[in-house]
Parts: sequence; structure tokens; C-alpha cells
Amino acid sequence: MTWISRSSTLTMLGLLVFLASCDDGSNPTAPCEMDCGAHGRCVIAAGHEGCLCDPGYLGEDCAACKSGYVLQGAECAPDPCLDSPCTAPHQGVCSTTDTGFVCLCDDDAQDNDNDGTCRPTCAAAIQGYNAQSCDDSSGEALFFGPRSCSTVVEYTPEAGESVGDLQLRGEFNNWAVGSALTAAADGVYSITLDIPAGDYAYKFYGASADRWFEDPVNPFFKWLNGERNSRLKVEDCQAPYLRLLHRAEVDVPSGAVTLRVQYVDGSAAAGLGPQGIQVSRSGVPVSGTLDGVTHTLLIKDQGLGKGKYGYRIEASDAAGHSAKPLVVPVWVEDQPFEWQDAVLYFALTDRFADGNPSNNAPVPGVDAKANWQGGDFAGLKQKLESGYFTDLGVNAIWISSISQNTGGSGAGDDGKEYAGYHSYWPISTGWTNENQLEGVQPTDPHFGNLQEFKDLVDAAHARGIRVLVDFVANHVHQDSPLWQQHQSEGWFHTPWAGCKETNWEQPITCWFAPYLPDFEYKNAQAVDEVVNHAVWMVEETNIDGFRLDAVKHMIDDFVYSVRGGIDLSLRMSGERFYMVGETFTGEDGSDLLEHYIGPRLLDGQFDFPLYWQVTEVFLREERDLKALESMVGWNDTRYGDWAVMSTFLGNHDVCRALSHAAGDISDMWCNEGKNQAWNSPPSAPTDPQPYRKLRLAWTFLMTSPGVPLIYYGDEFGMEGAGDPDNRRFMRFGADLNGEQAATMEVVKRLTAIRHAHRATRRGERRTIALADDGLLWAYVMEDGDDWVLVVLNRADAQRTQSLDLSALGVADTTLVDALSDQPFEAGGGMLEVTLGGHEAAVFAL
Ligand SMILES: [Ca+2]
Ligand SMILES: [Ca+2]
Ligand SMILES: [Ca+2]
Repeated sequence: MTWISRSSTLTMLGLLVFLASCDDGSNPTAPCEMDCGAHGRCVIAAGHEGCLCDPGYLGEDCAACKSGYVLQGAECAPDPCLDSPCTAPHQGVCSTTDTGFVCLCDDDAQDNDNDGTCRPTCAAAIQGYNAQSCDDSSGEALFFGPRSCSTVVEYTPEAGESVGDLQLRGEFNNWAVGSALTAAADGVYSITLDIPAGDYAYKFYGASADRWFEDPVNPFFKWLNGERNSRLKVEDCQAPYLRLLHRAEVDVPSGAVTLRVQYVDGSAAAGLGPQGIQVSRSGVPVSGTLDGVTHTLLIKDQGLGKGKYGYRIEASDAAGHSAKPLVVPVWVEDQPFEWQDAVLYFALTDRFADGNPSNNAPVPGVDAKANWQGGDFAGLKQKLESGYFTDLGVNAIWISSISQNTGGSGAGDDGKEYAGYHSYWPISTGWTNENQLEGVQPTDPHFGNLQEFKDLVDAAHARGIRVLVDFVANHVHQDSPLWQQHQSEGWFHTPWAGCKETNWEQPITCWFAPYLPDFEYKNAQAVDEVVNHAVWMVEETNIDGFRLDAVKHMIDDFVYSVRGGIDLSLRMSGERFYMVGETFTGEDGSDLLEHYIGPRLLDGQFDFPLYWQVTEVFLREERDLKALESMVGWNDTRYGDWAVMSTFLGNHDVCRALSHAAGDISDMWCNEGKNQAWNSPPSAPTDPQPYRKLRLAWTFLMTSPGVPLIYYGDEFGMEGAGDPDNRRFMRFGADLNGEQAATMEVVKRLTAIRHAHRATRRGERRTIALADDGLLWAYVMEDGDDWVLVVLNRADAQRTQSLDLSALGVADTTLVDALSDQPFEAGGGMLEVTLGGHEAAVFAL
């Protein structure tokens, strides 16, 4: 319900207090005469009349529909499109009707044969392919080759932009003037080039204004003489190619997956080779039915259990030219997954679970704290199969970079000797099936081989759990073949400048350590090597996302190019590969974080500004809840609806949350953390208070927007100072004390609430009560007709708070705290909540 008052001076909070006193009988006989229509009632507060609208209604006479509601018949009903119910391929547009909703074709699709399925139009299908004839009259866009050797470059002006005389200048024409783009009726400018296969730098040139500019939609770049240009890679048109006609159709109950692909002949018109079109799923051949006229293959795979499957489609022409393999990931699952609904868990692979003691191989002479401790893919897979993550409500895991690391050791900033157990000293960067680097393996032998990794990914997918791997692209270890072979070819920044030694003033070019050569991504060959490696990982292992390490230490080009390379691989399947960035910032870092977020860049970043605030407010108790309330007032929506940020209480670079809460960490920034890690590591507190503080912080985070990240051990309250003490080996079950087990139980209950209530993940936060001393805060998360009420008592002592819930449609009812199972009685819309010191309550309908 929404309160509309003739007096505009009342704040929400003040209003609710007055309503309470009115209900108490302070002015019971005053007449209430306002006409509030059919969906509201007149109430008097502080001497002012106003309308209290029914749930879903808004406006002076409660006649309009509130956000999240739409008019259905004569009533405002929760918007049926809110939960994105349209999931059929190319049919994702939900439109409300008088009685419900209908699913319409996407903008770039149509149902021109009226069979109820939407298919890409020729105009949409042809983008990115060399020109050839296309016919979509049969209901789907079919290409009729042979493919053309022409290359089309387009420019779409922004609304109101005056383009003038637009030209394309580049290496292909020696940067000459004269190659003009022409505008079509739809306003898109284009030029058709007949140039040989090759790799060309280009720019647009506005002749009338003498203006040079990059192609705004091209994610690939080529630097020449210190200047950045757009990059045009023209493929060999003799090779045929394969295209997915439309997105996979999946029937979950029968485990059936239907795919249709088309072979398009190369310019040589040699025809499809004798092997035909070959399809495999995880290496197992899958047969299909070939239409010899259109060269389309219909693949009907069946009996698949829930999980994610990677189809690989290959073909060659009769002259032996091979098409680039087409890789199509397909999910078989009940509900389509969206990253906004993820609960992410970070398991540092070496420190989580040892499933195979024979691969542990610590480096001689390195202290155990800084050495390999045995965690591996097999151990992670065992924990997945035991249901550890499912029970915790986790539906996405992030693990260490899978790359092989140096087998030796190196000196850290503190002079101590470290092994590569953290997986940030990679030596197999660059590996692909076609580029199997000599002397290294694609995965670290301490973790297991590539097949063991794929088995781990499959085990996660079978449980609906996404897998995110750390991707270390800023540097390699000096033992890497790339450094050995290409150090004199401009692939790395030289001369060596240490990041710490130069006070981090050259964040892009500096080296983290003398043994960690730093990539120069103005070098196109270096970019290709690492982007190809990224695409290989995506295609070969079926992973779902990257956590991109050290984002601010690489030029933006690289982030664009990784995104562009993966998008190119997955474009037809419709999968969006999730990329979250690690950009370590302070409390005022939101502008820097935002810089890398967008459709062509990262999907989100770890929310460091919120992390510092939460640490200060709940764990260190150096600021109160008023500060947090004020901060989330802007931070909840800071990065827009599009971004998927990740919120957290800890990671492998900061001191452990529990040790902050126990008062064992001298400063918020963990500046003494390393010293403490080696010389006076904190022990697990026996006092319950630090655990209670941690539970409060979890309650806040699990009822806030973003993807909450659980750093392994934080689900029960693992203790620890800075690196490497924040990376102690994981403990399970019987190794937890009573407070730790109780903390884990709270986290499980919180993730269950989060999954059950969309309002916690997508809703808007509204304060119901905030104590003057900043030690008690009640807020509601609202989304359509779903809401969750959260009450946090950060005081040491018990507190009682009266809350007005009439605006939520609550009158006389029993509300049960989902954390304690304790019932509370609401009467006349008022709820009185009593909480012990450092306790929280969470209520929902
Ligand atoms: Ca159709
Ligand atoms: Ca092991
Ligand atoms: Ca760098």
C-alpha cells in the first residue's frame, strides 16, 4: 500500500509513528472524509487526512497501478511478465494482456510460417557472415552458398548524428581517401570490400569534419605506431562454415535436445565432403539427419539428464577445406538461470578438499602456509556429490585458475618463499587444442588433469551449479613458454618495473614481481594468444564464467577482446558468458568499478565499496547502521539494472571477516595482515559475540541486491589474518565448534530465503525503522507483491521495536522469524519485535 497525504511534510518514518498513535486511540472520533476510491481507505495521521492504498495501488485516489503491477481487467495485479516467463528460443518478449500475458518473437526473429515458433530473420542471421543469398520464407533463415569473398563494414549512426561524408581508411587501402560508405534506407552506412584474407587496421574518417574515429561496435583493436585502430580480420573465404539455424530446443522431462545446423560452402564451391557434418557431445558421436538440398543437419539427442552439454559440430568440403568447428552449449534444466539469482561460493582449489593425496607434491623448502596443501578437482567433485554446496544454497562456484603454475617457488613482497598454490603464477596460458604448448599441461597437476576438471564441471552442472574459474591474464610466470619464446617480440612490457617499487603509479605496465612478466596487450599476437586460450577454455570445458583477475592492470582493449572472442563463439547459442572483474578499490571506488561494466565488457564487479562499509558496520563496529543505510540508499542501484555485482564479506586478499569481528585485526585494510599471518595468527574465538556479528553481516548481505559471494570458511566463521593466513585449509562438519555450526545454519536459512523470495535479489529496499543511535535497523525488500522484512539489532543488549507493516498489507496475523522459527503476532498492522543483542529476524509471507 502507498500512503498519499495532502500534507507533504510527513516523512515515511514519521507517518508510520503517527499512524501508530492514531491506532492507539488518540483521535478515534475524527471524521475521515477523503474519497479514496475502490482501492483505498481514508485514514487520519497527525491531524491530516490521507489515503492508504491497497497493495498494488497508487495515486491520490488509489486508482493507478504501482510499479510491478499491471491492469488486468479492472484490477491491478502483479505483473505476470516480472518473472520472465517467456523462455522459448527467440520468443522472449513478454507482453501483458487483459487476462495474462503472451510471448512474442524477439525483435530479430519472426514466425512467418505461423507454426508458433520464432526463428531469426535473414536480416538477423546474416550479420557477421560473409554475404550470400538468404531465404527465410520457409520459416527459418537458410543461406545458399557458396559464400562470398566480400567483406562488409557497417556504421550505425546514433540518433541525431550528422554523419556527412563517411569513409573507411585502413591498411587494406594504404589509408587512402576514397572508400566511401553509403547509407541504406534504414540509416545504416555500409561498404563492401573485396580484399584478401588478412589482418587489417582501420578507422572511420569523416571527410567533411576531418574526423578519425574507431568502429564503436568492434571489440578488436590493432595498434600501429602507438595509435589504436579497429581491427578487421578477413577470413579465408575458401573455407566453408557452419551455422546454428536457431537456438537449441530442449524438452526437460524427456531430456531431448533438438539442434539444426547448416553447412555453407566456401567460395571454391567444392561441396560438402564425404564425412558430411559430424556432431559430438563431450566426445561421444551423435547422429543427425542430413537434408542434401539445403545442407542442413537435424540433430535430435535424447534421454539427457539435467545438466549442461557441449555439442561440437565439424565439417569439411570435398577439397579438404575445414570449417571452423561450431561449439554449442545447451542447458537441460527446469528453470532458466539468471546470474541475478546466483549465490556464489569461492573455493580456493588448493585449500578446499583433497580428493587425491598422490598429486599433492609440495615444493621442498617452502613453509606449509605458503605451499601446496593438497586441494584438487577430485576433492571439489566429492564435495559437490556429497551435496555440500546444494545444502548451503550455493548455485555457482568460483575456483582457482585451472592453469598449470610454476613448479618452483618465488620470494613474496615479505621476503618469504611462496609456491604457486594460489594459481596466480601461470605457465600454460595460451594452450588450445591447436596450440598445445611444449613442456606444460593445460591444468595444474596438483589439481588434476583436464579430464578431471571436466568431470568436476559436469558434476556441478548436473546439480544446476554454474562454474566460474579465475582467469589470470595480466601476466605469466617466467617459466611460461610464452615468455621463453616471445620475450623479444614485444609481447611483454619491458624494461621491468616493479609495481611496488614504482608505488603502483604505472598500474598497466608494472610487473607484480621480477618473475612475473607482464603482457603488453598493444601487441596483437599476444592478445590473440590469450584470447584464443580463453575461448578454448570456454569451448573445451563448458565452464560458465570467468572471474577476471587484475582488471585495472590491463588496457581496456584486452577486456573488450576477451568478451568479443567469447561472444563470437557463443553468439548463435544465445548463452551469455558471465564475467565478473576483480578491481581492488577502496570505499570510493565505484566510478572505477563502473568503468569496466557493460554489454561489451564485464557483467559486474566485486563490490569493494560495500565490502568496506559492511566490515566497518557489522564486523569492526566502527560505524553504525545509519551510515550503512545511507550508503546503500545509492549503492543498491549505483550500477544500474543491467550490472550483476558481487557482494562479499571476504576473499583471499583481505583479513578474515570473523577475525575482524573478534577484534583481532588492527586496521580495516589488513595492512598488518601479512606480518600477523606469519608471526601471530589469530585463533578461533571462544566468545559467541564475533560469530553473532558475522551472522548479522550475512543477514544483511543475503537480503541485499547483487550476487552474494561466500568465501570458503566464511559460512561458519573461519579465523585468519592476511595472506596466507586467510587461506587456511577448509574445515567441515565435526571440525566445527558449536558457534560455527550455528553460523552455518543461519547462512543456510538465509540462502533458502533468498532463493524463495525474489524481493531479496531484485527488490527495492525501504527503511521501516532506524533507531536514533543507529544500532537497530528494520527494512523491507519489495518486488511486486513479494516482500521480506529484515530486522537487525546491532546493540549489545536486547531491544524491542514496534514496526508498522500496514503498508505491506499486514493486519492481524502471525509472522514467523525464518532464522529462529519464533512466532510474532502482528495486530492492526503493527508488529512488535524483541531481539537479543546482535540478533536478527527475517520475516516473509
Ligand atoms: Ca515459425
Ligand atoms: Ca591432492
Ligand atoms: Ca599489466
